[in-house]
Amino acid sequence: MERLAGTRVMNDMVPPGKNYTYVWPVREEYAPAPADANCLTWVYHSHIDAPKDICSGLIGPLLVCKEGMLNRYSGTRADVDREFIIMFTLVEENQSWYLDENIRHFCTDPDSVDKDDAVFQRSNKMHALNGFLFGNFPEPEMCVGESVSWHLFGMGNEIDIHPIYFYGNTFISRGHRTDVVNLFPATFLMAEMIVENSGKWMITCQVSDHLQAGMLGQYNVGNCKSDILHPKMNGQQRRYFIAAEKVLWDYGPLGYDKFSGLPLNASRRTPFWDSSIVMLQSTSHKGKTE
Ligand SMILES: [Cu+2]
Repeated sequence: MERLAGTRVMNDMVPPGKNYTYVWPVREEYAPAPADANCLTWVYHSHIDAPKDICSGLIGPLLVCKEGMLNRYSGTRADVDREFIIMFTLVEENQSWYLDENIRHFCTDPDSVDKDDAVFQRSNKMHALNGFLFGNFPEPEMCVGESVSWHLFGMGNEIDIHPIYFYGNTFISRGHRTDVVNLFPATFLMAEMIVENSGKWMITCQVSDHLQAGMLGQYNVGNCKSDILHPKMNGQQRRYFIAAEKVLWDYGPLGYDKFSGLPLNASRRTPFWDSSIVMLQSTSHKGKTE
């Protein structure tokens, strides 16, 4: 996979139908540090032409675990009940080595396809979880009370900024409790979850364009374990309300730019300034945990 500068050796390229055994020594500098999760997420991918290779599917995860975390015989995790791996990336089918073949096989009129056409190119940008869009991602199954290790990574381009939100359950990532992690190209993360809430929950990218383009999947949590101890809730129950009211909102009640002293509609950035906009304003009261 790794191209070696100036040489052509066996591991420079593996032709179709052939194989090559790579040996990767796992040295200490690639291992989880004491405060890390028990297994770190890494990836491997082809480097012949990395962007095209990755968009053609030549990429996969590689986990490096602390000693004793894997079952000696099966190689599966011994420290958690479940583990899942998800790649979040905008798969650029325009970059795929198979683009011409795909056009020939799957377009009704291949000769009419203009590969430089902006609409055609946009239709080939797949906002995917492990290569699946709009909930077609195979749904991970788990039980309330189980420990789940999520290995998440991003790849791709400058557009691949993915704040990934897990509905329904929180997790620990980089030492913080959260339900959102931020993935960028070639960013690898771990999310350690103790599953608390049953149901069918979404996993989504929170970038609005990506969400609308299909970057969302689901995971399922069942009440399938009987020996779950739920902590007692001792706090007092309080009732609050959230109201939405229509108000006339003024973004610049002073009528001028406080820094330049100019009227707000004098700036080239705000030539169409109209200070009053009708908005919904929400009012909320805070609750606290006890
Ligand atoms: Cu995204």
